[in-house]
Amino acid sequence: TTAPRVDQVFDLDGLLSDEERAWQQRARAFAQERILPIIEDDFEQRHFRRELVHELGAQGFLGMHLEGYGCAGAGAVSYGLVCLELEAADSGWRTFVSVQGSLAMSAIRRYGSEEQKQRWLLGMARGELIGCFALTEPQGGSDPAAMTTTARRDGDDWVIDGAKRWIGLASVADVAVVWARVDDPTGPEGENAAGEGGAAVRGFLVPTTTPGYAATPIEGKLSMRASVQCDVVFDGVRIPADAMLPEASGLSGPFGCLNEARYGIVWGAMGAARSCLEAALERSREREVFGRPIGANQLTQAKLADMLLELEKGILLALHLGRLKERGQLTPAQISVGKLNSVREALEIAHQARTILGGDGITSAYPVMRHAANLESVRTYEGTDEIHQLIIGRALTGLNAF
Ligand code: TGC
Repeated sequence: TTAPRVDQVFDLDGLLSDEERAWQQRARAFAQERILPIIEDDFEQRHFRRELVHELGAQGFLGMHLEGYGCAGAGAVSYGLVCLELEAADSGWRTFVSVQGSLAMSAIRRYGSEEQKQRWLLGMARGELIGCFALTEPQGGSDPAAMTTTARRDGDDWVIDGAKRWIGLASVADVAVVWARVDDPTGPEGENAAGEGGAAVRGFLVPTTTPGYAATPIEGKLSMRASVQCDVVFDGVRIPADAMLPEASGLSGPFGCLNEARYGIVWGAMGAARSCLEAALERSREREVFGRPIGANQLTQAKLADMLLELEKGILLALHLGRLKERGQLTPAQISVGKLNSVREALEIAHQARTILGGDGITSAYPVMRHAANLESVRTYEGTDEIHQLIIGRALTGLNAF
């Protein structure tokens, strides 16, 4: 008998609109034709393939959930499905789309002036310009409130000093969205530069050619090797007054963007999981041990069944969150449920798939170890498991454990 495609077992297609299916099919075709053939080599060689960025732009995937300025204005479920299909190929490329669309472009679209939107968004949507999102600092990512990077007013300019770490694409980016503490909340001439209520964290758009900006790719990564993450130093980076994002004041600014990126991960991690399950399933039907396919063994079937269970539950949860998001009802705690569950279960599926593949499972003949290694990054960025447990715990108990 022919095995059904794992994503057709529960007819999830039937829950989608024609437009959503079209986005998904386009992303699946792109992932299969443009990413899969090169990804093992790129991962091995630690190569970020810049030319694919234009192609992602031409497909309309960059900032696809945003309205106007060359963006497609697609629904949250369509965007999630694109994340799923790209991450089925590699988490690095879904991460690129998240950093560009959910973080950098979202920040400009939500909080930027009209002039800032006109200057940056169209080129970013087309993949002609790359953005990065500089929030996390070297001492750790979980507590952005402790950031030490500062922006101080000097005449008509802002001057930024400090350091950021683990910033995706920072060495290839054209513009960095930089979150910094405004050291003088009252600003020049008594103006409250920190915004209403004196909130001290503000966002700035820093062209990466600005003197004093230096991004260095982090070496020695065993995860996300087809993607770039950097240390970034800001040494007296001088930018004009109008480089500040006028509509973001306080940490709710960057957190608003993190919500978007975390939502994409809810879907994306399920793509990596699907790819692992598909590899294990196919192998279980071919590989014979003790005179029959290993897939005919009860223990193997139990593993496959459990993997399918978590995959389908994860996708259904993602779809539910997507529908809530489209109604404007999705809460940060619900996103935490999805992010925690999707990444945790995707990792478990990857590990189980590896056992079914036996020794071959540790080689690049199968995508499973690459996905497992990538998912370790996904587990840590955009809020660790523990941060999401504590966000959920706070929503449940009303008590803050931070
Ligand atoms: P607290 O400091 O009390 O609150 C600050 C303000 O932020 C608001 N807020 C949110 N707003 C929107 N969405 C959310 N999810 C929000 N969470 C908090 C909050 O209401 C408050 O607003 P206001 O107006 O009263 O000032 O923070 P908290 O106690 O609410 O949060 C604590 C905690 C631990 C949950 C938060 O710090 C957190 O989420 N930490 C994890 C941060 C994180 O995910 N870091 C990883 C960054 S990864 C990254 O940057 C991606 S880059 C990828 C790449 O470059 O490759």
